Amino acid sequence: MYGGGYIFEEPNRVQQREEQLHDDPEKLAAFEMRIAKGEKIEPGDWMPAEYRRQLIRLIEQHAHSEIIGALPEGTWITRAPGFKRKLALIAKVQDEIGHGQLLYNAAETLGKSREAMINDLLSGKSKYSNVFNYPAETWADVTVIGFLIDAAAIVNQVANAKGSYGPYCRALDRICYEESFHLKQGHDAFIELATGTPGQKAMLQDALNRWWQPIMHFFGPPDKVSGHSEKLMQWKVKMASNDDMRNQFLEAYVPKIRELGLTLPDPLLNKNEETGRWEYSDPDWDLFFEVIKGNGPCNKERLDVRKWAEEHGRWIRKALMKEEAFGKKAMPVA
Ligand code: FAQ
Repeated sequence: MYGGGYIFEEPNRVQQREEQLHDDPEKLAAFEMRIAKGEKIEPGDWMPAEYRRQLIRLIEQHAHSEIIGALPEGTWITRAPGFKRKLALIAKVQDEIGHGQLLYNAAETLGKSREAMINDLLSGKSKYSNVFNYPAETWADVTVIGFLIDAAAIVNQVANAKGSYGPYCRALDRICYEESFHLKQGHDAFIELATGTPGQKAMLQDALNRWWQPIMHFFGPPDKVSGHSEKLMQWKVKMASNDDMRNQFLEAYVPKIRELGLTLPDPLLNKNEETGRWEYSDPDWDLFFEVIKGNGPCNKERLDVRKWAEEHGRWIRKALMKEEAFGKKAMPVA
């Protein structure tokens, strides 16, 4: 087990048991009515056990993605070209870690302890975003992450910030402010390489070719395969389907990429002007499921770094968690 040194209150445990006992149709109908009226559900409110379970799964996966997502870019802080790019990258990586903290806090309001979430990440039980299991080989990879993965994350998060669970929505609002800045710095770096020397442009094109499929995977499997979407959309946890989010992303960003003279590695990628939808080759979904199962190019490396950090940080967590250091209400430290 990893961690060792956290002290968590789990205020919702009793309530969770109650829900399992009393997940009755009347309560469910009243709950669904509140959601239909656009009310926010707050931690102390009654909720179906499945709503709680799904939210924990989704928010926890999101939190892990922010923490693991800092790693590919983090390794480039010392190598970013020039002082200003270094400063911006340091700030961005710090922000991503902060997003992880906000999201772990939001997930904790549902009754799962931070320690349990970290354990599930490190044991491989919990998932995190597919995109962070690929290597950042060159500065252009960092640029593609900063522009297009942040853009993809914003499409998802701006939509879901209008969802039904108060703590998650409030965390997403704050995250979106910061992600918008990340997107600007990513776009600026992207334009610089695209309009730079032929070597810079070729490096960017190569990175784009390698990242395109993982970015298409980012929004999740097609709607006909996505197992969770229907219920989560009914409960306004997800505010659009995976395919709709993917389409929104293509609509906003493919033109921005093409206007810089870059190409995308999909001969079928094209907007159907009649339907208004983008058409594309089906990305390799078998590969996607392998990557999220733990068999991507960098899964082991990413988790090894987190395990190292967890083990080497244990002594300081223990010191900080001593009751006498903070009084009775010791705070969890990541
Ligand atoms: N990666 O039924 P669905 C960021 C799994 S934050 C891994 O469609 P769902 C910031 C899914 O868990 C990035 N697994 O699933 C940043 C499920 O497996 P399960 C993260 C994925 O949950 C930028 C199975 O496939 N954002 O990037 C993925 O309804 C730059 C079936 O799929 C969020 O987490 C995937 N891409 O919809 C940081 C946002 N897609 O659990 C640093 C919140 C699907 O049944 C640098 N999450 N799976 O075993 C969501 O909105 C949803 O979870 C979706 C997937 C839309 C990602």
